[in-house]
Order: sequence, then structure tokens, then C-alpha cells
Amino acid sequence: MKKKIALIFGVTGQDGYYLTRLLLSKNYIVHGIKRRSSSVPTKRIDTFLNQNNFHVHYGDLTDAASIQNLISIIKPDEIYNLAAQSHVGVSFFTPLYTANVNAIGVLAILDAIRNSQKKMKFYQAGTSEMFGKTKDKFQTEETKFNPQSPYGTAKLFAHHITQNYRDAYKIFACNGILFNHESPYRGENFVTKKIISTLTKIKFKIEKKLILGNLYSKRDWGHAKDYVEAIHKILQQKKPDDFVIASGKQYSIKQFVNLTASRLGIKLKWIGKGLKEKAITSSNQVIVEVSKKYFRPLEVDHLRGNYTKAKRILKWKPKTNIYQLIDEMINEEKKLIKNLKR
Ligand code: NAP
Ligand code: F7E
Repeated sequence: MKKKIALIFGVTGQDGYYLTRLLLSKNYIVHGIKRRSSSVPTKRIDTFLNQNNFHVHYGDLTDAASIQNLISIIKPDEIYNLAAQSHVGVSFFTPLYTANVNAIGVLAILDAIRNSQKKMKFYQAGTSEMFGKTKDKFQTEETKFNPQSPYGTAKLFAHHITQNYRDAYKIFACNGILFNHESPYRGENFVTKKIISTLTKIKFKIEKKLILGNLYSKRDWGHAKDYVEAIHKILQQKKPDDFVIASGKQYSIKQFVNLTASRLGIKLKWIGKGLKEKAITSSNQVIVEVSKKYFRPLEVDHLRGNYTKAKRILKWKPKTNIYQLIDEMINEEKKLIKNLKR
């Protein structure tokens, strides 16, 4: 049987790593796009670089010509757009760039697909940040969108333009609406990775303090490995459609700190309020503090997804719970620390 060809924008990121691993295990030929950068950007996917079925090309979502060229040369069966300026906080500092990549870049891919002779399926990496400030306790595919950041707003454009191209040009184009998903491959400046990495280093006396922003926002966290399985399933359906992918559970940042500390065997006591809130150990060492620096001009207070539609149609459900996720991330940090000490 002819091997399927996949093209992944964002192959060097967290989800790019897990999706590449999944598609190679399913015997796909995988092409990935990397940006030019001053340091080597392929750290996460180094392990695949010597495989015959894996190819990496230069390209950039802000360069429509590069997208058009790559699509016309590679002629993929499936295109996964995971590329984005993916940090919500940073999007307040780089709003135009974020919109160029996360919104206009998506339109450039869709337009290249529209102009192609070959039929191609398209997946767009949408986000729970599009719900933003929501009154709904659980968010579904029907929940009203109300984004609270340049990131969420740009992603909402991408969501709608994907639907427009699906309807107008009969392209097999789908949106995932993914809630937060984490792993040992998560970027260093997302809150789960930051908490786990810093608290593990504090446990091993390599660092002294974890400094965070808003402790009271609540998120629905799953494992990236499970979520890329849903992404793949979305493109294997008979009809193109949009799906919420979530765990259905919700924790605050403070609860995530407490869970991580307890898995590491660190006893914490919280004292103070607001910017003076702190966590201290039994020997009165302050190990968690709050700083204004990490607050955003607008916050999304709570997100919790309802993945009923994905369960019914995709036969998907999350496999990893928050304790397993935290333990896996802690174990990876411990390995890194061991290597550092060698
Ligand atoms: P990530 O680790 O930040 O990866 C983002 C990828 O996009 C990286 O490969 C990055 O390349 C690439 N990229 C950034 N700007 C680009 C540009 N101008 N042109 C081409 N590529 C560019 O993000 P992730 O966690 O894997 O998330 C994957 C996608 O899902 C993103 O679109 C994100 O917005 C979305 N999403 C993520 C979550 C989550 O919780 N993880 C939830 C919902 C939606 P470099 O490696 O060179 O930076
Ligand atoms: O923040 C709070 C922060 O940056 C989570 C991206 O993958 O998921 C991610 O976006 C919460 C926010 O993720 C710090 O204010 C407190 O309330 O880990 P985060 P995010 O903003 O939810 C969505 C679904 C995506 O689509 C995005 O691409 O934690 N918080 N203190 C902090 N956040 C960070 N980063 N750093 C702190 O020190």
C-alpha cells in the first residue's frame, strides 16, 4: 500500500515531537517545517532525523511563498498546522507578529491548499484560549468564544477561516479545540514545566525559589501524547469537523504547585495574600513567591473542557491523569539534573 505523506508545520515544538512519533509509528512519510534560527531548533526531533521516512525543510508561516512552494513540492495527503507563537503572555508583547503567524499564516496554508491540484486534508491547532472569559462551567464546541489575548483572538480568526475554506471550497479542513496539554517536552516558560522544573531543582538544592504570577487561574491539563492521537483521528473521519479535546478536570495553579510539591515530598505552607502570598517549607524557607512580572494584562480565569463529542465520534478519551503527568515530568527533570551533576 502507498504510504501516506504528512506535512507538519510546527514540527520542532512539543506537539510536533509527539505527532511525528505517532505518524512514523503508523508508517507515514513525514515532512516537517523548521524556521531559521541562530541556534539549532531541532532539539526535540533529533531522534527522528536519521530515519528515511522523516524530512525537514526550511519554511516560515510569515512567508506565504515558502508555504506555497513546500505544499506544491511535497504534495502531502495530510497537513497538520501546529505552528504558532504559542505563548499567551508573550502575545501581549508581540501582537502583530502573533497575528501574522497564528492568523494570516493559517490563511496562507489554506489558500495554498485551495490552489493545489491535489486534495489534501488540513488540521488547524485551535485552542481553549478562544473561549477566554466564559460563563460556561464546561466548554463544548457550542460554547461562545470570547478571547482575552492577541493569541486567542488570532487563533479565533484561524478557526473561522478554516471553517470558511471548508464550506466555500469543500476542503477537508478541521479545527481541534485543544485544552492545555503538557509533557516533558513542554516549553520552559509554560507554567507546568516551570513549576515542575524549578521545584525539582529546589528539592535537589540547585535553585532556591519559584516565582509565579496569578496563582488562582484554573486550567484543564492533559498529556500531549494523548492529544496528538485525537489530532490524528480528527483527520481520519469521513466528514471534516471540529472537536474539543480536554481532560474534563480542572486545577488552579496553586493546586498544581501543591500537587507537584507533594509528589516531590516537599511540605508547603502558604502565608500572606495577593502579591505578598508565599509558600514556605517546614524550616521556614520561602520557596514560592508571587511577582507582578508574570501577570497578564487580561487573564482567562477558568477553563474546563467537555470532550463528549470526541468520545462519541472519534472514540477518543484521555489516558493520562494529572498525577501520572506530573510524575513523568518530574522523572525527566531528575534525569536532567543527574546528567548535570555528572
Ligand atoms: P510549541 O511547543 O510552542 O511549538 C510551536 C511550533 O511552532 C514550534 O515548532 C515553532 O518553531 C513553530 N513556529 C513558531 N513560529 C513559527 C513561524 N513563524 N513559522 C513556522 N513555525 C513557527 O507549541 P505546542 O505546545 O507544541 O502547540 C502546538 C500548537 O497547538 C500551537 O499552534 C499552539 O498554539 C496550539 N495549542 C497548544 C496547546 C498546548 O497546551 N500545548 C493547547 C491548544 C493549542 P520553533 O521551534 O522554531 O519555535
Ligand atoms: O499559563 C498562569 C497564567 O502559560 C497557564 C498554551 O499552550 O494553553 C497554554 O496557554 C496559567 C495562566 O498556559 C505563571 O497566567 C501563573 O493563567 O502555562 P501557561 P496558557 O496561557 O493557559 C493554551 C490552551 C494554549 O493554546 C497556549 O498555546 O498560569 N501563570 N504564573 C503563569 N503562566 C506562565 N507561563 N508563567 C508563570 O510564571
